[in-house]
Amino acid sequence: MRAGTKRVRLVAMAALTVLTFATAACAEDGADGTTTPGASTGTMKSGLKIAFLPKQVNNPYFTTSDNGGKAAVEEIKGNYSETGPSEASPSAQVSYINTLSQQSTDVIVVSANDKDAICGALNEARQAGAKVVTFDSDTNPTCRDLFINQATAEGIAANQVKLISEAVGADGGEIAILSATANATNQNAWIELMKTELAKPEYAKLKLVDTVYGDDQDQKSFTETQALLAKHPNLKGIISPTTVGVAAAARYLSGSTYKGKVQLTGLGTPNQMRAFVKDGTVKAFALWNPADLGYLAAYAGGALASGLITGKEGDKFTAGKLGEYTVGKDATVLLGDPFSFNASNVDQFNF
Ligand code: RAM
Repeated sequence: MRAGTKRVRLVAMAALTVLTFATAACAEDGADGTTTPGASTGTMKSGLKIAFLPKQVNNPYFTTSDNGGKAAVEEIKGNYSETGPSEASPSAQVSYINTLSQQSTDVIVVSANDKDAICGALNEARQAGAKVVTFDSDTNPTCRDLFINQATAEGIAANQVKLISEAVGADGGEIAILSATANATNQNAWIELMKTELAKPEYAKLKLVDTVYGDDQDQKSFTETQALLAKHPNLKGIISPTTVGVAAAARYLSGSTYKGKVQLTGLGTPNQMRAFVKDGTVKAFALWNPADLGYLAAYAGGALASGLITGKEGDKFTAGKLGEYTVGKDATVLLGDPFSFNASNVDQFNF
């Protein structure tokens, strides 16, 4: 199976359960004794120092993804650590990268707040021997060895526009986007593609009137939502493709007279959004499995640092319980598809 076609399957375990997004494993190469070109040989090194550097610590989304990474690092008998800024600002990650490099970290797994601001530091770390894996939010591709993409940007954009269109209804109307930080690579890619999506004839009645930035800060996202509604009295819907933003916007709407009148969707975690689905503020939202994303990133980093793969297109590696993955174009590995949550399934997930 080529990269880009791997499908994420959601398995709801028993009631009140741990989320399990099981990735449908591709047919294993070599089952008939043959070896596929690009398949890795050799073994994963033990004792690798693998550090996670999220956009910000204390964001539940990254706590979940990094814990997924920790589980993988333990499986491959490496040394896991997590470090990072408390605020998701463009250059805040630079000093952490420098420290990790000085500590001879073998693999830096980073979600970039800015695609260029951390490039110099990452390339210095690579020159000093580290492998760099971006996940969640990429850098400029010249500053990393691999990007672990949670879902295609096109898929995320199409999902978000479809969800807001369904929530707003056939009459359409004005919509706005509440994003994270203005420089975030992932947010900006998704927003551009949402605009492409909105240009399609089926969305002719939806009009994007504003994009605002809550900087992945709860309070700023809350007040930006409030300001958006004051500025656009005809607003019918908000898309917030950030777990911090969508939870803050939901909290604002649910306590206001706009509840149920102005629709909201976005990328959120079930645990943060459950109450707002139940109280009628939000009909549906989406995400992927952040724990699997971190887990896959750690295995990819381990494979790079062990010399099992170099990051070239067609390289294959096994990511523990998730099975085999293939490196696609531009040194990117794809986790799967975004998944939508609503009142009928939100209780089946716990993250
Ligand atoms: C926030 C961050 C992250 C994004 C999720 C959906 O936690 O902005 O980068 O992928 O939301």
